[in-house]
Amino acid sequence: MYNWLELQAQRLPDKPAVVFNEETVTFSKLYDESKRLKAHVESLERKRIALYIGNTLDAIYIIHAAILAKIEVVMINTRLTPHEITAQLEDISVDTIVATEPLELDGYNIYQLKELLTLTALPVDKSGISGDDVLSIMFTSGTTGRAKAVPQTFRNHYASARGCENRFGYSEESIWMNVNPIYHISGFSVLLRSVIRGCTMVLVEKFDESTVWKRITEHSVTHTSMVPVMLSRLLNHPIPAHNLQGVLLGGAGVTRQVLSDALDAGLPVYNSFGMTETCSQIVSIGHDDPKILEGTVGRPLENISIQIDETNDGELLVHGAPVTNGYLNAEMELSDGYFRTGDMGYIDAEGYLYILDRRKDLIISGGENVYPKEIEDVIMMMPEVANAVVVKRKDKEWGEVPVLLIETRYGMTIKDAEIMRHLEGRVAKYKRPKEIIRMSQILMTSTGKVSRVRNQKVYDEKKK
Ligand code: S0N
Ligand code: MG
Ligand code: MG
Ligand code: MG
Repeated sequence: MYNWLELQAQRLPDKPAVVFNEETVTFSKLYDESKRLKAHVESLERKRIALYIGNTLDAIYIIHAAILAKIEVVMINTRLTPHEITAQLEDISVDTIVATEPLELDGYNIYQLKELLTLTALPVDKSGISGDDVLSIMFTSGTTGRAKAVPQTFRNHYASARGCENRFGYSEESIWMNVNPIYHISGFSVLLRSVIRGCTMVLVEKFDESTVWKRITEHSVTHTSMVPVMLSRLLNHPIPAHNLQGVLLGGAGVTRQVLSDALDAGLPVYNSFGMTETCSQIVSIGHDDPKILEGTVGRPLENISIQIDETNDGELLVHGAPVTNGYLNAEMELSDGYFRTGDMGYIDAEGYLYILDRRKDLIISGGENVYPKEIEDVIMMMPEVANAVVVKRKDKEWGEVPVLLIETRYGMTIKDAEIMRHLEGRVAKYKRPKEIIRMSQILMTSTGKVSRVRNQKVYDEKKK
């Protein structure tokens, strides 16, 4: 049941599994190459390895090799700084990284994929996979500023793929295009859906609107998924004749304008809501649903149940086979077996979910999550800074971006350039503020903590 690649290699040996640039790899070749690599990965003798990968064929091989070897893969967001990566890996005791991209990081065994092939093969046959075995681990940042490690089991992934398949309506004949980073569940889930169902995946290395349209047309792509900023970019490009049957949106809220532009352009969009903890979308709504423009993210997939906790500001609770069993380095908040998402919403009489507010403080820039606390902590290390708070601003390009409000110590000044230099190397570029504002006073809560809510209001007023 979980030997997906082996199964497809037997069923559909000559069918294209992956199309990458000019290369086409069949299911049997994908299986053979991954199996060959598996023996080398096993010689690392690790239960868990981290992967620092781009959206390339090599990345697909190494992921399948690890799956065949039953070695857990920890996915690293390549936009992070070495400092952030180290903090994540230290937290879950990973010491070995396989990379397909250049990487320098002190204190780790780093193997470029090609180097791995020079290691002695150590074929170990592990007994069958169980649904509770962890396939992948992804980090998701949290309100405390510390990233939480989310283990995703074979069962979680399989259930997620099945739920997606039934709602999104793809089949073995479908051609999936993967434009999302594979280190996020948005991209990883496409990779697994394709091998679980036996459909072809067209892999795109780097998002660019003309390349993406070209791939969609030349390979007759039927299904794809993306974050709203990608869709906006695609809509700002002449739209060629295509064979798309589903464009799944997720990772960030999409504006009504973008959705209606997409519908006007004849794109079969699906809106959705999902998280790393739920192995991708848990609710979705299709283009042919009359409510698509009503601000809802849709109804739960077949194997998901959702509830709203009215006693806690309308927090969304989720239960189902795709939901992770719990973080590796933090407590997961549960309520009667339901995962407390931290997001606020409501469900209408027909069962459609509306998200009112994302997790407290969460800023989503181009599908990447940014937590204010993480930036504030780094800013507070500067001796000139008395108080700092990060708020959000709507942004035409990225949806939302972080804005830094600072109060310097009496008589002290600090230049924007110094602040940005201080952030460099410490936090990823997408987390750095797009605007810095000096305040004579940062507002506090009654308990003496910086009030993000009150400061956000002050900032919003200023911008009116
Ligand atoms: C949108 C992307 C592709 C933009 O990146 P691009 O164009 O490649 O940027 P670069 O050329 O590398 O850099 C240009 C400048 O822009 C900065 N930059 C890049 N990205 C961002 C950003 N997000 N925010 C702010 N700035 C950014 C660069 O630093 C550079 O700066 P300069 O020029 O100053 O050097 C890229 O951001 C991207 O790939 N985003 C998507 C990430 C993603 O997939 N997120 C989803 C995460 N969530 C989930 O996976 C859960 C939900 C889910 O499962 C799902 C999500 C989506 C779709 C489907 C599903 C599903 O349920 O299946
Ligand atoms: Mg960067
Ligand atoms: Mg972090
Ligand atoms: Mg770009």
